[in-house]
Amino acid sequence: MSFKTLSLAAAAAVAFALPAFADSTIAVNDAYARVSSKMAKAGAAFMVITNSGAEDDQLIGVTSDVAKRTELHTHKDDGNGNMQMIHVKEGFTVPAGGEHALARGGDHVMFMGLTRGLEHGDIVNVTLTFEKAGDVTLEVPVDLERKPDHGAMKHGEKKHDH
Ligand SMILES: [Cu+2]
Repeated sequence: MSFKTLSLAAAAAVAFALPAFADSTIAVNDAYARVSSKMAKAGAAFMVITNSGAEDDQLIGVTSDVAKRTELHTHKDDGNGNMQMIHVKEGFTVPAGGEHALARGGDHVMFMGLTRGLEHGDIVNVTLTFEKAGDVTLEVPVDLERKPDHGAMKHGEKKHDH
């Protein structure tokens, strides 16, 4: 299953090797990356992806220049109030005429096995692969000052205030 997913992603990456910025129906706004510390071995990136096309598109893969592996992740409550991170192999749907937000506490791009330390203001090169729009390459700034704000809290997410 995961082999098949990988193969499809690789095939898509080859098929859409030429970037199509001008005509792309996909736009990415408000992208930023975070690490918990300079020594961190993992980090994450967040953004809002909009789809101006007439058809839904699917974010199916991601690569970066800062990690051994870059994956699409989400958070899920394990039922005991603990948030677990899960690799989402099928990726995320970006609805036609709509948007899909990658936000703290929810869906995110995960950098696993950072190959260099990231500091505030550094730039991470990230390539998102969409089923229809192909590759979209971004320069994502590392922002360690950003507070988890707009949209980060999803309804349905339990908050435990004591
Ligand atoms: Cu993650």
